[in-house]
Amino acid sequence: GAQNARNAPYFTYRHIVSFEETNLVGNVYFTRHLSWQGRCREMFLKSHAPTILDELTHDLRLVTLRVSCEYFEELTAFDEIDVQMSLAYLRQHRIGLDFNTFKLQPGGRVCIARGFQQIGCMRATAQGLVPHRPPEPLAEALKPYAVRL
Ligand code: SSV
Repeated sequence: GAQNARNAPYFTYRHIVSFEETNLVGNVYFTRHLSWQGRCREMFLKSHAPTILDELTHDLRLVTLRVSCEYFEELTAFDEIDVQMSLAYLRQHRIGLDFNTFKLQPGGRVCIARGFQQIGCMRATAQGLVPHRPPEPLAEALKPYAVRL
């Protein structure tokens, strides 16, 4: 949920790294970070805008337009992480999301990766996908998470 002292505008997905997410050398394969970004955003929908999940089974489409990740440190099995997400912007039908992934350690947390996604909100029509402003429940749910102002 949203957390931190000043009513923090972050949504956090906590995770413990599994053996199945590591490669031959024992560290986490780079694509896992994108999966965790995806997991974080879908858990946000489930907990903050569940009606959007129903709409996705109808004509709403949330199209991933852009994804990036910068890697600072490796992870290995049983590392505990927080994927922290905030709203970078909401422009017309486009939603920008910032991600910071922290490794949780006894001495504190370390930022080990940073990412970004751009999602396009669309409607499926007979003419194909057309851009559409985010439905009100989603727009409302996003509001508290806008940090880049
Ligand atoms: C199946 C499918 O198309 C799923 C798309 C999921 C998109 C999720 C978007 C979530 C946005 C959350 C924004 C949160 C900002 C704090």
